[in-house]
Amino acid sequence: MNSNRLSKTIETALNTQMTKEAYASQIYLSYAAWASMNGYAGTAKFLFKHAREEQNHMMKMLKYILQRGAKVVVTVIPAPPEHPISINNCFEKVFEHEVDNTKSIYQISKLSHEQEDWATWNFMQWFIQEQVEEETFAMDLLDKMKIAGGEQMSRNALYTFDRDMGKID
Ligand code: OFO
Repeated sequence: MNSNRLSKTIETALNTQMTKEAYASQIYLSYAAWASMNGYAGTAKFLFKHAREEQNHMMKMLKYILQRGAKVVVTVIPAPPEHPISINNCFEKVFEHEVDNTKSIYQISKLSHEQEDWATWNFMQWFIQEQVEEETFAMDLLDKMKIAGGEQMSRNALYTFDRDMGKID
């Protein structure tokens, strides 16, 4: 008896997304290390914490695949992009990554809708909401930096920004 409740295409899409969440974690980890190496301790703290959140997303995806009686395929995680060149660039890259991840989450949601896999469609809504929050957060930070001068932010503004990042729970 086949107890797999996912179609082959959805099983593959969810496994791919699981690796994408691991990739997201690697990106945050890499940028966090960059921030730490450049003396931005508050930003590093925030990014390290977010790297763990992305790992939680990966686990959430993995557990769901198992729960539906499907096959989990753990595979190689692509290397993260180059280090940022500034704090402003760091969050531009974070924002771009999140928008990209949102697109692939929308694709799975669309696929599950087309296949009338309502369990997966429902499961994906959590990720959609999470992406809204992450994109909004990154947009707000970029707005703050723009007000403070963007790439031309003064040392004072950078110090304050980094200190505030360190206060985020
Ligand atoms: Fe997994 O939420 Fe961001 O990428």
